[in-house]
Amino acid sequence: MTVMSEILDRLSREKIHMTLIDPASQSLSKTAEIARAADEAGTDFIMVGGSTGITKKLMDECIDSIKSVTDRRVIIFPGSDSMVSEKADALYFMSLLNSRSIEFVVGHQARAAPYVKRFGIEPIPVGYIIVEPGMTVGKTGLADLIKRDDPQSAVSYALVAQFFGMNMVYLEAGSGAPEHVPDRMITAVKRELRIPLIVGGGIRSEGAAREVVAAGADIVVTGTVAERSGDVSKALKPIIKAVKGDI
Ligand code: 1GP
Repeated sequence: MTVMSEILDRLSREKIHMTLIDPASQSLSKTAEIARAADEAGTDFIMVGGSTGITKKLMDECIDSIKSVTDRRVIIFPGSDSMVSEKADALYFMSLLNSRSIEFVVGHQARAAPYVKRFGIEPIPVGYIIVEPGMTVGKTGLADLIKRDDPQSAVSYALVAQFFGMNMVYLEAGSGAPEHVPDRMITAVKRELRIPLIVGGGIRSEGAAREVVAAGADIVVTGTVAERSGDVSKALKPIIKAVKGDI
């Protein structure tokens, strides 16, 4: 079964939580500890990536350490074309639709595509849209940020993703954002979209997770909350429960 079929199958029953691990943010042993604790807390998939400039070697080692502690499927969340690792189960083949630079719309992708093919990794086409404040990825990706009070622009880009035949849309406020994507924007996008909606950036509490799911997110991504927590499982459990509608 492909990872995309697993995502759709799971979405037919419940909302999904994904844990993002940035290989550049901690040691391999801490990476493994986050993955183990996220698994225990009930996360559905592990995403690896985030920063730019991560080497393939680090990606390989990071995914090996994750796979040594969990059977959850691992999806690459690439920041650049150097992050394609055959150790992963799938890769978000993303286009940063609201970047001012063609590099982030299709340049990195053109360089990565032959490796994705050669390694036989499952590419999952995702339209990536960055909303204010955007944080580091907004700057490095040269994003023409969607304004928080402009849901219609988010809807327009999301429809571009759908009409291009992409499998999912990812609304991103930026890792560590003080506020997540506004509820009103999530609802507006979800209302028009026929493909799953991923929401991430700035979701650190059970309340925030409940809000974005109620607004219309199908998949909730959290990263920072696990990296900053002394007890990852304890931090993630209420968030995952909220995503699953158990609270
Ligand atoms: C970043 O959406 C993810 O791409 C996760 O953001 O680190 O703020 O949870 P946080």
